[in-house]
Amino acid sequence: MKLIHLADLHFGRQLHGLSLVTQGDQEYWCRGCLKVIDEEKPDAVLIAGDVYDRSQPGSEARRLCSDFLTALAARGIPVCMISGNHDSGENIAYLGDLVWEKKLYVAGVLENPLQCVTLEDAFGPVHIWMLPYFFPALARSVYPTEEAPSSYTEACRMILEHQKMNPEERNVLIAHQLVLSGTDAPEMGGSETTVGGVGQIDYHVFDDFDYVALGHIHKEQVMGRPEVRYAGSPLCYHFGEAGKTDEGNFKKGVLVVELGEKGSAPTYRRVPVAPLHPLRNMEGTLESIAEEQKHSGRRGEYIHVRLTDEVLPEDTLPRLRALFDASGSQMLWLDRVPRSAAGEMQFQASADKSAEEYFLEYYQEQRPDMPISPFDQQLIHHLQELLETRGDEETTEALAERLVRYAGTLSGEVNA
Ligand SMILES: [Mn+2]
Repeated sequence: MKLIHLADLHFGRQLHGLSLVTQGDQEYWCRGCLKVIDEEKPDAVLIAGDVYDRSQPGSEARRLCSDFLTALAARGIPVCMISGNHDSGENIAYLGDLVWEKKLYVAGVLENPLQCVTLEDAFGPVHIWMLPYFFPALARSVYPTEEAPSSYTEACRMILEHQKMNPEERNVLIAHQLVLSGTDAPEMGGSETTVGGVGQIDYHVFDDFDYVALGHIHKEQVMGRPEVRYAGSPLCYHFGEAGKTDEGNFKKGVLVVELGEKGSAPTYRRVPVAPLHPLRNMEGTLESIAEEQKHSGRRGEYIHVRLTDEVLPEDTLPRLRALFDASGSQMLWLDRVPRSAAGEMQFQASADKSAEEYFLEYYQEQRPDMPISPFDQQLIHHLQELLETRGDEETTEALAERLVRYAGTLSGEVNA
C-alpha cells in the first residue's frame, strides 16, 4: 500500500511579516504536491496536523486548504487528516461527517474510540488510526480513568490501550506530538512552536504500529525506529531551516511510504517539491554581499542578510533593497553580527548601575551608528520593571545579561 505522508502544512504561515499564501508560495507547493500525487498514485494521503498556522485562519488560508482537499477528493484519493497543536480541532472537524462520503476522513478533536479508516490491498486490510493533537487533561476527560495520567506518554498509552486493535493486521497511526527516542529529542527546524503545550512521548508507546505518521517537528526525521517518522513541513518556515547554499537547506518534499505485507519493512522515498522562493542566508560585508549577489545569478529568493561591517553607510538599506529587487529576490531579514563576539558579556557588575543602564551602554558600544529608538528604550525600561517584579533571586547582573541577550535581537531587523 502506497501512502503519502504530509504534515505541518501551516496554511496561512507568515515569514517575517510576509504572507506565504498571498505571495503564492503555499499554492505553488500545493500544485507541486498534486503533481507528485498524480505521478505516484497513492492509495491514501495522510496529513499529520498543523493544517493551518493558527486556530482562526484567514480566508485566504481556508480557501487554499479547501482547494487542496477538493483537488484530492476529485482524484478519489482517500485523505486522512488530523489536527495539530496550531489548529482548532473543531475548525478542522467542521463538515467532517459530510465529507466522509468523499473519502476525506478528518479527526479534529479527540474521540473515544479514535476514528479509524480501513483500506485494503493485496495483502489485506490496513487500519489507519487517527489521533488528533491532545494533552493529558483532555485525554482524561475523553477516556475517564481513576488516576490522571502523569505524563504525555502515559496519556498516549492510555488512549491507545482503549482501541480495539487487531495486531495480526497492519495498523498505521497518524499523530501530532513531540515524540522522543530515549533521551533523544528530535532536531527542530526552528519554526515549531509549542502553542497549546506539547509534552514528550516515548516512541515505545507506538510499538504495535506498523507505521506512525508524525507531525509537529518541521525537519523530516525518524524517531527511535524507521517506522516512526516525522514528514517535516513542506516548506522552510524559518531561516534556521535554510543554509548558505542549496545543499545546506533542509530537504523538503513529499514523503512516499510503501507498506508491504504484515511484518515486512516499509520503504521510504522523498520526492522533492521545489519552493517558489528558496530561502537563503547571506553573511558578509555590504560590499561582499553585493558582489556575491551580482555574480550568483540567483533569482526569486527570500533572503536573510547578516552584515559584518564595522560601520555602515546611511543608505545601506536602500542599497540592499535595490540589489535584491534587481534579481526578483526579497530581503526579509537584515541583522548584524555583534561587533565583538565576546562583547556579549562585557559588562562590569556594579551595585549602583541598573540592568537598563548596562543595556544602554552595551547598545551604544555595539551600535554607535544607530541610536536606540525611543520605543526600544521604553520597551527595555518596562522589561526591567517586569523582570524586577519576579523576585530578588534575579540580580542586577542577571537582569543585565538577559537584556543584553535581548539586545542581539534588536540589532537592526527589518521587515521588508
Ligand atoms: Mn507545526
